[in-house]
Amino acid sequence: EQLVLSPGAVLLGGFARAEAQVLLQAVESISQKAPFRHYRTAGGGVMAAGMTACGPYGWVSDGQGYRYMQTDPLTGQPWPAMPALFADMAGRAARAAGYEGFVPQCGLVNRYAVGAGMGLHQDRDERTMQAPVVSVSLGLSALFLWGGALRGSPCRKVPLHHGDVVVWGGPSRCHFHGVAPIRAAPAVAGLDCRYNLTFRVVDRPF
Ligand code: MD5
Ligand code: FE
Repeated sequence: EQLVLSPGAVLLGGFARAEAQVLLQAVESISQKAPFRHYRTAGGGVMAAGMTACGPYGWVSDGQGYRYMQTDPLTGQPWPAMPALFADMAGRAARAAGYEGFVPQCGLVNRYAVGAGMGLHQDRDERTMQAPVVSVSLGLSALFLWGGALRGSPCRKVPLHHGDVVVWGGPSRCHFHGVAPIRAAPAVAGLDCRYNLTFRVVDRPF
C-alpha cells in the first residue's frame, strides 16, 4: 500500500518484503568486507547505530566532521560494490513514488540493536538535494520521528516495519528526522535488530 506522508514523501508499505532475505544476504556480504562501526558525532558522542556502506561513496564521521568518502577509513579500501539488487530495488521504489531515473551512488547501511536510536538531524551532506533518499527497513520495527523544516517543529511518529520502503523527496528531503530507541520484540525474519538501507545520490545532478 502507498501512503503519501506529505508532498514528496511516500511510504511504500511492504515494498521490499519479498526481497528481504536476499537484501539481508547482501548486507552480510558487505559487512564482511566493510565491518559495521560506530562513528563519533560532531558533539563528541558515539552513534548508537552501527554503520557501513556500499557503492562509490560511503558516509563517514570523525574528528573532521560528516562527509562522504570514496574509501572506507577502516580498511583503506574502496567501499564494497553496490549490489545490483540494491540499486535495482531503490530505482523501482523511487519510480513507484514518482521519481524517474534514480541511480544511487551510496548505499548506507545502519544497524540498530535494541535500545539504539538516532537523534533528530537533517541529511545535508549530499551536494545534490534534488534527488530523493530511498530508505528500506528490515528486521525489528522502528518508530520513525518525522519533524519539519525547523528543529523545533513537532514530530510525527511513523511506524516502520520489516520490508517497508520510504522515498523522501521534494520538500521533505530536508526535514528533521530521527529514530526512537528500538524496542525489544520477538525476532522478525530471524533478526533481533533493525537494519535500514538508505540510498543516496551524492554528487551527480538529478
Ligand atoms: C534510518 N537513517 O531509519 C534513517 C532512514 C540516516 C537516517 O536518517 O541519516 O542515516 S533515512 C530517513 C530520511 C532521509 C532523508 C529525509 C528524511 C528522512 N526526512 O525528510 O524525514 O536509519
Ligand atoms: Fe538521516
